[in-house]
Amino acid sequence: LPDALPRYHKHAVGPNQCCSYAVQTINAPVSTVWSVVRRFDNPQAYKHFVKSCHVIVGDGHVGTLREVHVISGLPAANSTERLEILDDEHHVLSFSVIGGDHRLTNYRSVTTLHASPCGTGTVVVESYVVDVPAGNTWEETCTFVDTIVRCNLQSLAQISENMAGNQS
Ligand code: A8S
Repeated sequence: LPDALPRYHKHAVGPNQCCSYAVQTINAPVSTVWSVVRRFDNPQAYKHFVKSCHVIVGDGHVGTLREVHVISGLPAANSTERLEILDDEHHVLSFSVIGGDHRLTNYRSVTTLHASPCGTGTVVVESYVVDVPAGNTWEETCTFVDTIVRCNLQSLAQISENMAGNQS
């Protein structure tokens, strides 16, 4: 696991950007978790903040653009996102935010799946970089994004474990 991390999770971080990551272990095989994560056209399968998503252009390969609408109660309405990496062999997905009505300018994330060292589970690592919005601190920005990413990964765990028949 440590060997693969710098390769995919090394972000160029500007002076007014923040960068962090989250790790989630999942009691389901990598193939099951990947079948959910790789669907760039269907983020609402596990991202509960996403109300709807439609593909603007593309067929699910790199360069595909999607428009995501989020649920009310967030300081955001929608987001336009581009698929940057989809590596079915190494289980790497990356997307960047290229527009939309929200405060996360220049957001980019990388999600990698790794077979857990013991057993048949999966370790998910999701890292991101984003601009710190004017009027916010580095800590506020990281706390906000960490909360969203952790919710998404917990939900991904639940759905994958159900698919694998491993309710835990
Ligand atoms: C993801 C990660 C994030 C999504 C953020 C951080 C977002 O969809 C939400 C609220 C916002 O304020 C920004 O993997 C934005 O989706 C839930 C609309 C981009």
